[in-house]
Amino acid sequence: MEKLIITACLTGAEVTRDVQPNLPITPEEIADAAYEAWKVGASIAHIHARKPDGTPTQDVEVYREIKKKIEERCDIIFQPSTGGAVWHSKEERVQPVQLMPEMASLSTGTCNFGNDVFMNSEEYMETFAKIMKEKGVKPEVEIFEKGMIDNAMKLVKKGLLTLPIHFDFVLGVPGAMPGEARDLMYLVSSIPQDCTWTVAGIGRYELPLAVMAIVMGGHVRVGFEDNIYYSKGVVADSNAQLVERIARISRECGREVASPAEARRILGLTK
Ligand code: KMH
Ligand code: ZN
Repeated sequence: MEKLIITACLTGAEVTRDVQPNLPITPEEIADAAYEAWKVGASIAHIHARKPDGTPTQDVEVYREIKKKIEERCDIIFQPSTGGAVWHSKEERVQPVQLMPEMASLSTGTCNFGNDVFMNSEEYMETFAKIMKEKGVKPEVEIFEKGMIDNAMKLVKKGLLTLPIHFDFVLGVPGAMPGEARDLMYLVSSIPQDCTWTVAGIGRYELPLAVMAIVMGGHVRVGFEDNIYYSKGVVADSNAQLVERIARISRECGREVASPAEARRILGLTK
């Protein structure tokens, strides 16, 4: 089994300081949080930018600043979001790809997202995949429902995505696919064999799905975007605290944690 890749999803677009007082918001805070997560085992930082007042933004200049500040601190893989917030336009969402990051997220289907709709029509997916291909950016294909795997495979047929894909199964978003053990098993059994996958369990699903991924040979995403708690009712001190627990459990299970260089090799990144 390969070493475990831990992704830290530090901020997201939905969480506020009202519910998670330790949420990193400014580029400086996000870069510091990435560095703290890297020190305890994260090899990828999944990034959403915010304005100083906390509003989510896809402004390329804010992403540029975050990228620069992270690179000054450590070699963690910078993975900006092209999902943004549900109300961002397609044009806004795609902006961080201009920075030619090693990776970026790419959602391959529309789903309910709480009381909102997370829009990813065929036109959206094809636009994002085409630009990422042109810029040499490896997509992390975000899967919120089973059909999104099939949509990704259609993009492969059209030459817009390349195998092996790296999938991220985002499970437990209200309105989309739940995060029970059987849900993860079904998704893992539905992807081509040479593909890699990580799991991002939302809220209470985060830890049990992470433990499953550790023993199944998948990879793990944790952080405030997905879950603000350390345990039931106890708000986490930092993103690093959530990363550190996953690294500890993985090592206890006999699976070492990948450095960014090792994650780059596992994911076929060229840097
Ligand atoms: N904030 C969600 C609506 C991604 O980063 O690519 C979308 C999201 C997915 O977070
Ligand atoms: Zn995200």
